[in-house]
Amino acid sequence: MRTKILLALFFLACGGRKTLAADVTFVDSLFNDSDWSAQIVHTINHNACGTFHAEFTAFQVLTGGDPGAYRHVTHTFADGELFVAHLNNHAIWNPVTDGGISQILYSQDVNYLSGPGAPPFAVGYDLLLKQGSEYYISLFTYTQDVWVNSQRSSLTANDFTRLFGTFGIPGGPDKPDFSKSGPPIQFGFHTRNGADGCNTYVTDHGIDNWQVTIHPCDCPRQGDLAQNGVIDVNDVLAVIKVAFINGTDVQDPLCPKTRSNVNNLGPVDVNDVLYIIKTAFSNGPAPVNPCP
Ligand SMILES: [Ca+2]
Ligand SMILES: [Ca+2]
Repeated sequence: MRTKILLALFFLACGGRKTLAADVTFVDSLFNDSDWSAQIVHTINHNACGTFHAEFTAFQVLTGGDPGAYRHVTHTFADGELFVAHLNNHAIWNPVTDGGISQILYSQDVNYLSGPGAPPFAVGYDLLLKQGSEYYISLFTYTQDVWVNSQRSSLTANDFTRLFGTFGIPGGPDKPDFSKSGPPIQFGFHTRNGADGCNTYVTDHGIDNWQVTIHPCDCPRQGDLAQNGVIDVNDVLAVIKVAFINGTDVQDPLCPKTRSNVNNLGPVDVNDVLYIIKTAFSNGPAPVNPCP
């Protein structure tokens, strides 16, 4: 059931992207085990006691979520830290075919069901994406034994932190590539715990209503207000009107800037006029693409 819903969303999304009409949302509130893959992607051995331990479980529980089914996770750890990647098997975005990403919105409900009193009376649940062999996260921490919703909007590539090189090998890019030429991106969430003590700790928690919304970026014709496929005198005149006499600009629906803002800086002003004059008449560069 969950798989069908996700696939339906995905294919609807594909259809939508052809016309570049809308955001695309990956969502799961049921968490069938077959829809998710999970593994420990990194551990840190504090090596203080010789008792290092790191393992996890993750599976669907049909009741007790927010509401109904949710994904239940446990961490067992001692004298160190563990980092677990949970990837949704269907939440894959291929920028080459699906478009560059302008922004991401994220929402999740997390419940820290039980764990040691202190320390560490907390668990980390982060938005996760995997691109190439690298994992990137945006951080959240939970301490409450009730369902708590967290959201983040307007996330760009700069809002993500590289978790670790694959299995501890450093060297990948520090930020994900949201441009149209970037490698495919798979979304999920990341869970983490750590302890300084020599005892073994178990934390017990869950996630529900996991939701990633992708706002694609597409600026098909910057500078081409006359919509004839080239930058010419008509476009120069149009940008002059926008800059100086309140002329009509063109806003493409998935583009963060209007077509007249050919330098992709500030408002439409004399600098855009000078820029497009060079484009049209003296072999200047094409209008700046506002997409990443
Ligand atoms: Ca649910
Ligand atoms: Ca400008």
